[in-house]
Amino acid sequence: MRVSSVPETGQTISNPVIPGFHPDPSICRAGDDYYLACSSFEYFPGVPLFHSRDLVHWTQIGNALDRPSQLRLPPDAPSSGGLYAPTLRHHDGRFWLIVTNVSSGGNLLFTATDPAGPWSDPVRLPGVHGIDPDLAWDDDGNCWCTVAGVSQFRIDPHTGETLGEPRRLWSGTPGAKAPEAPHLYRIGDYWYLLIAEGGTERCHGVSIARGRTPHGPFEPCPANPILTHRGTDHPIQNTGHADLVQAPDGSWWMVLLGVRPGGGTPGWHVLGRETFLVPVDWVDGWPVVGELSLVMPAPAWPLQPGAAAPGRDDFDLSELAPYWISLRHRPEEDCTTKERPGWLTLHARGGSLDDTDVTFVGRRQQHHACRVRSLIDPAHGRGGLAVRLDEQHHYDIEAAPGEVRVRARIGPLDSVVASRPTPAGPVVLRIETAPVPTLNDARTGPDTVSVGIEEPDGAYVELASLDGRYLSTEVAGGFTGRVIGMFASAGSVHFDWYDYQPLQR
Ligand code: 6LW
Repeated sequence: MRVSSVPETGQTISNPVIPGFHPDPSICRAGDDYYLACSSFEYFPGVPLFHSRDLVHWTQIGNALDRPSQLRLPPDAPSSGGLYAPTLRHHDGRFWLIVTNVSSGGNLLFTATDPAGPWSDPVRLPGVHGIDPDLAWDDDGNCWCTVAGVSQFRIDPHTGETLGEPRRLWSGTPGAKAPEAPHLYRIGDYWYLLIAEGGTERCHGVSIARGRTPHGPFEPCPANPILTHRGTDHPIQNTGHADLVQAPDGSWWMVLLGVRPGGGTPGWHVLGRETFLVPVDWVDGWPVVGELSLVMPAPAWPLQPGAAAPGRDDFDLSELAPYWISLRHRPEEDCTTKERPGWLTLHARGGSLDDTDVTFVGRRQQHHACRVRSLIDPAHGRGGLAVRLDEQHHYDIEAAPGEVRVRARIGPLDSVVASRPTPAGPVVLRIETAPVPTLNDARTGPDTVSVGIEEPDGAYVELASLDGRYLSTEVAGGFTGRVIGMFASAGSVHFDWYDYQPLQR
């Protein structure tokens, strides 16, 4: 029997539903409320959490790991280390979140009664080896933790103890690399084991198997992979790492990661891996994934736009909003809105964005075309605005008293590409990204990154226009995406406001 969840309202919605560097989505529902968590790697606070009433509009309600007692990344933890692939579940009146800290701590489990927080301190799982941990409970109250590979541990989720020996489970299509991102569900008479395989690059895909017990034996779906865009020219690529959820009306949905590459050959994605939504039908006891596209039919229920993250922050509040992220930690003494009311004050720790331990506060670039502006007072130091992929890949505009400089760091190459005297006092710095409009050359990059300052009358003075491919995952490597933020490289700098304006999805 075919049960269609694709509604016929005529309305459409846009994918990704959570744009920008928001990979490895895990979703759960409690009543009419959906919650979703993503990986955060070297950034602090860690594991962004979102809420939605309609699966389409998501509001960030916090970060699960926002205290040093929950997340202590070594100051030299590598970029694309840190926190990988959470699983978020609602069980027994509580929210459960399990995640791997690959840089220190291994697998960690947290609980909360309200997903907006506070989340507990971690329960450590020293006996659970492997990334991408999943949590599932059977009717006898056993808690099963399944990890990439794919293997499974029975655990006591309250103490973190492993009970008995790990079992090896179905590991995906023979010959396919990287069976990972397992999620285990009891649906009807079967236990379903959903995995990603093929690696998180262009060959990524989603496959599934089913069995009568939580540990199998598992029979693979004859239609595997149930979702992949490998070998296609689809605008959404690298599709994989999925999770399933059922809506109150009985329809099923999948969240997954994908990327939107731009430019010529081989294509570069600059926003990281983003979170997409797609409907799922069930045919003969197997999930059939609907068409994943940038614009797709809206769900059948009334849409409920949430509170979109504001573009502008005037730093008038004592706490930073949850979308602000820093590198590895954020000591309050180095980053505060309390020192100079109405301004964000940053005190330099490291010397520049080449250092792992630099004072940096940024937000994810979520749109291919966007304009970021910030008013900086560099009277007592040096600092500025940067587009960051990692320590070896960033473009910066740095202000010092009387001067601004634009710097491009690309792998081992480091160059001051422009500089200009400025009048004494605060200056507006600007970074603007724009996709390259026409593909008349196979080597065309994905976008340009324009960097400059504003004259007192608001006129833009471009100091450099840089090829965006060098700040893409295909060049830099790793698992993250661009973050555009403020930094301090010497002394103390103050930022009056930061304005993020989307210009095009
Ligand atoms: C994650 C793995 C993956 O652990 O990438 O795409 C890794 N999937 O499941 C890092 O996000």
